[in-house]
Amino acid sequence: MLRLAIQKSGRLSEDSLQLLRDAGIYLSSSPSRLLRTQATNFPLELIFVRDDDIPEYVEGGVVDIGIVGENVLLEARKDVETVERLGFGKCRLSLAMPKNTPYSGPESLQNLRIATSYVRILDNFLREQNIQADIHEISGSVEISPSLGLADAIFDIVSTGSTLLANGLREVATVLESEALLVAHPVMAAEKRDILDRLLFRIHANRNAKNHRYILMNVPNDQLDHIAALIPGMKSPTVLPLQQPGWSSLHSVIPETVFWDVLEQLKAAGAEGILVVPIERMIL
Ligand code: PRT
Ligand code: ZN
Repeated sequence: MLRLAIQKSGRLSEDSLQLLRDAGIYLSSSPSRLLRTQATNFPLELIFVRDDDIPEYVEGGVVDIGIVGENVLLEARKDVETVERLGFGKCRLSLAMPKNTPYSGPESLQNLRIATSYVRILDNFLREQNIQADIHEISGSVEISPSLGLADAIFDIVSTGSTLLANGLREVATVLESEALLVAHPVMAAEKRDILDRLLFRIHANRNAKNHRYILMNVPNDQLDHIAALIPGMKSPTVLPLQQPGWSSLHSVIPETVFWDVLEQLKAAGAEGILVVPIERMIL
């Protein structure tokens, strides 16, 4: 049995549960009020906690794995292994100042008072930049501290930036790009490592599927080689004869990132009846 800690209620909760659902893992009871539950069809126990506690629980072996924001993990400085970047909970840790305060680089922060909940990450950044500043630790509502006269600048999480804007602040420097991480206790029994590998296999199959499209199209035979060369496929494409002489059906899988470019090229090269289909699961 592998024990996983996820955030009980907050920005990472729903995506963490969705990750498990996508991996075909179902829970024995709805997590809304429970603090722990088990999967019905996978050797996994879930515990629901505050995100700030997750690094310590994983380091201490209270749980084997956890899902936590990189910002929280770096601030906690716990000895855990990052096994996977999960691609959700994206945000950045940035410095922000009142919108009319001039900023021409980190040296503009010299001797200022900076409010933050991320003291260690900020301290590290200021050291690297050789800046002396006065760090004020605040546990929440950091964005209002300049307007209260408590600080000259803040260092906090930004996502859309609308909270900064609403508080008359502007982002002046990004220090960390963060996302949710799957982290693990550094030493794990072989049996637990096997369960973790099975979970990762499922996560990768889903991610690959999401990042690719299955495409099929009709191609005149004299254009087959040319068109096949345009497709950045997995291996070589599948080619099947059509009933109509001189034509074939060509199937392949292409990365989502190049998808529109490739589609235009295929059309220009004479492909017809192009179909693009989502992929449910993909094992490379
Ligand atoms: O109760 P618990 O301690 O578990 O939760 P929490 O309140 O500490 O954390 P929570 O749920 O707010 O965030 C959990 C994690 O989500 C964070 O540690 C980040 O890794 C990630 N995340 C992603 C964010 C945001 N986006 C985000 N926008 N965390 C906080 N915010 C805040 C931001 O600071 C701002 O005040 O949301 C506000 C809105 O942001 P804008 O820029 O969109 O206006
Ligand atoms: Zn928290």
